[in-house]
Amino acid sequence: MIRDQETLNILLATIDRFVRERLLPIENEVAETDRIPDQVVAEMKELGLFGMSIPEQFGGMGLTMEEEVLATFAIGHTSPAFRSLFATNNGIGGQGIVIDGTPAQQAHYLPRLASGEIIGSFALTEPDAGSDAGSLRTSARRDGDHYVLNGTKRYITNAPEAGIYTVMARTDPAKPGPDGISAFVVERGTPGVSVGHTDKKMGQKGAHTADVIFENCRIPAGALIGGREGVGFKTAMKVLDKGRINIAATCVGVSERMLNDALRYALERRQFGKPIAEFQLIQAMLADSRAELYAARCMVLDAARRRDEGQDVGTEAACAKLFASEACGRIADRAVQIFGGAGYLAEYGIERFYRDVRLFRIFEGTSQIQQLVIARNMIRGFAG
Ligand code: COS
Repeated sequence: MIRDQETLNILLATIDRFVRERLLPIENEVAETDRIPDQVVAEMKELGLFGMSIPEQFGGMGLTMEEEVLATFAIGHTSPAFRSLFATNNGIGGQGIVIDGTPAQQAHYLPRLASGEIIGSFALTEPDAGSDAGSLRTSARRDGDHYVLNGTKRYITNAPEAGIYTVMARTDPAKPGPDGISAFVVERGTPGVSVGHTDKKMGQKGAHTADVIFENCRIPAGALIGGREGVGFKTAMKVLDKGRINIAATCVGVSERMLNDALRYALERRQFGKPIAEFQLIQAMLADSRAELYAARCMVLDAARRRDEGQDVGTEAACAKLFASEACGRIADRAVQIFGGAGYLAEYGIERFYRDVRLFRIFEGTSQIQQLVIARNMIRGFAG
């Protein structure tokens, strides 16, 4: 749903200009230093990028899902490390509070997330609970007006930068599955919370992940999201339904960038007396990529519009994430192939994207988890 086309066009043009003028020129620097310059982070805050999906009443832009994916396509035209910094506030790090938070939790945290004053991070995965998120073991034991958290969370995006963590923990040890899980907002600096060393990753340098460790960490009972125990897994799944559409949109944006770079190179690079773009085997790679990109874009937009209509989009979000991330991987591979030897060299940048996009098939649910979600929903729908 687009609320006002003219306002949206201004936003999209602003993002496009910011990406071209401020982010593209420093892609290499960010990859080499593993750091986004403070000045650029300040500009992201000024543009409101940390609050795109946070309701207007809390100082955000309150974008609809359709508006958000269009903005995300544009943001995808540069290194995904940039989006990673503000994407958790708009997505998995902030949406638990937006979707299921109490009015007090929303009023307290959302304005600060929207402005970028604090970064929100999503702490679901653990050393022994990844795809099987419902088996997580971090415990939250009720003790008077408090809960006491113990456990370790792993691969937590923006953990080193975060001011708050949405933490899924088990409040009912008698229930080992999803319904023993509750969600909490835990503030950084609470005694008993610590962040491990920053992980060394394959790509997306400039975006950081780390362990988050809870050792007898006492948090007030008011930190329980929605004030209800036992529904934290559902909160996490609802957050991921939205997050998966956003990742799919990011895949579309990054694919557009890679394909554009590959096309430009194919038109410039001459072999056998003519631009390699004139060879049919190169054209096949360009055409397959274009067709897959078009399909991914259509899926993302359709899933976003359905979510805006209030439909349950668990299946569509999983389909879009599965298809767009797998297509993105194939497009990255073809782009490297079209660049040939240059594709393998760091200075041309395409090998960096090749490494960066590998994550899309893994995080916010692997491709195999998306397949499982889609098939399960099909079977349930047929039986019901
Ligand atoms: N929205 C709302 N509720 C949902 C839901 C959704 N999208 N998906 C599941 N639920 C509910 C189910 O309806 C069920 O509720 P009831 O017990 O009331 O029926 C409950 O949550 C448990 O669901 P389910 O039985 O499907 O849980 P499972 O443990 O079998 O597995 C999967 C669910 C595998 C799909 C889940 O663990 C998953 O998505 N894993 C991947 C985690 C992930 O993406 N990690 C990345 C971390 S973020 S970078």
